[in-house]
Amino acid sequence: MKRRALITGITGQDGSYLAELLLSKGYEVHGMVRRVATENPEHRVWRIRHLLAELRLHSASLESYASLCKLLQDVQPDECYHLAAQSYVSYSFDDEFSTMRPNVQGTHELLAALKQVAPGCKVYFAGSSEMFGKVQSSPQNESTPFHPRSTYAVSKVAGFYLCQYYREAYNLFVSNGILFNHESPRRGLEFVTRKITSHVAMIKSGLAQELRLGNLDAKRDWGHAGEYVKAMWMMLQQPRPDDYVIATGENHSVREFCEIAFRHVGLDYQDWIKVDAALFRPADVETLVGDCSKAREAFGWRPEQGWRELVVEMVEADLDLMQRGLQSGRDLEIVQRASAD
Ligand code: NDP
Ligand code: GDR
Repeated sequence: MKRRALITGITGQDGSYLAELLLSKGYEVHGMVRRVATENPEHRVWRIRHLLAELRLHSASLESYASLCKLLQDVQPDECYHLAAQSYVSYSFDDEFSTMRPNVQGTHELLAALKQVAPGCKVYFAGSSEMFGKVQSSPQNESTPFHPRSTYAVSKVAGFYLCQYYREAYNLFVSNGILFNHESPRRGLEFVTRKITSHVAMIKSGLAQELRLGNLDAKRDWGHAGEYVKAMWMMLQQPRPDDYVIATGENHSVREFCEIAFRHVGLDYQDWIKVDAALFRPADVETLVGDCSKAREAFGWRPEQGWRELVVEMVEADLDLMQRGLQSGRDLEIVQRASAD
């Protein structure tokens, strides 16, 4: 009998890579989508369009305990990967409540529904390095104290502790991943890496004249999303649930990312970047770098692709999209949404 996996947030960057991974391992893969996503699949599910024939998508809402119970009853998953969240940190300053509700209340309702309907299901929670926030020591590992600097980060700390509590109080198999930033050509255009690589492609093609950014000195530990979803799966194959940091152990500034991305197309980033005070966050996280020794020792996970290769892969992918856009007279985002990945 095939193992059954349920992914919330299947339409996002990580959901798409995880769905590919689980299908390749012979799982029956179910995805939870917001109702609107099934109404207009051509637009909303662009990252998983190439998998649609193999996936089973279900409409449900993180705001409805009843819909979550029904979903779990219908699917009876062996593993549940809870990725759905308002994941854009900047937006969490603009609207704190629409970040807290899905990320905290939604996680709580899902855990309660799992306890009620599928208590034997193994659960992965998408925790974040943002939980470390204003760090006092580097690198960060599973023992580093949390110091969240946004409601996004607060919401992830709350989700993390809800998961620990369900593990301890109700014996649910729940593992928390504390994943550092991971990127790919499927990253949303609002996140800084993809914002940079998409602008490099537009500037190179003469369709943009500048790139406006905020804090260029922020440093992040950037890995590849395709590798990070393998760690999610590995966590659920362990004999006991636990919490694991997943990171490369190397960090770079936004400025360095710009330097490499622009240089790849023969440009000097300093000629194109405008620092815009409006793009600074009320409280930013200045530096993050993770130590994934625990995951390496427990199940052999380690990063593979180097940071420069990641930058180049993303620039190349955006140049390719730009080229196709120029041929079809459409902009980069529309081309990406319209083309199978
Ligand atoms: P994305 O922003 O690409 O995807 C988010 C997913 O969540 C989408 O499928 C989106 O659906 C869904 N979603 C958002 N809001 C809601 C809601 N209110 N109800 C139901 N579904 C919702 O994120 P990533 O794939 O990059 O990240 C996956 C998870 O991992 C997130 O929880 C994120 O916070 C966390 N994380 C990500 C890291 C990273 O570097 N990428 C690092 C650490 C943690 P829709 O398509 O309908 O909008
Ligand atoms: P982050 O990612 O906040 O780390 O959260 P993001 O790419 O948005 O920001 C990284 C850093 O870049 C600085 N920055 C800018 N950021 C954006 N988005 N746009 C800009 O113009 C800009 N200029 C400078 C930011 O200030 C910040 O310091 C991501 C998300 O995927 C979360 O869901 C996840 O939990 C964490 O990574 C780990």
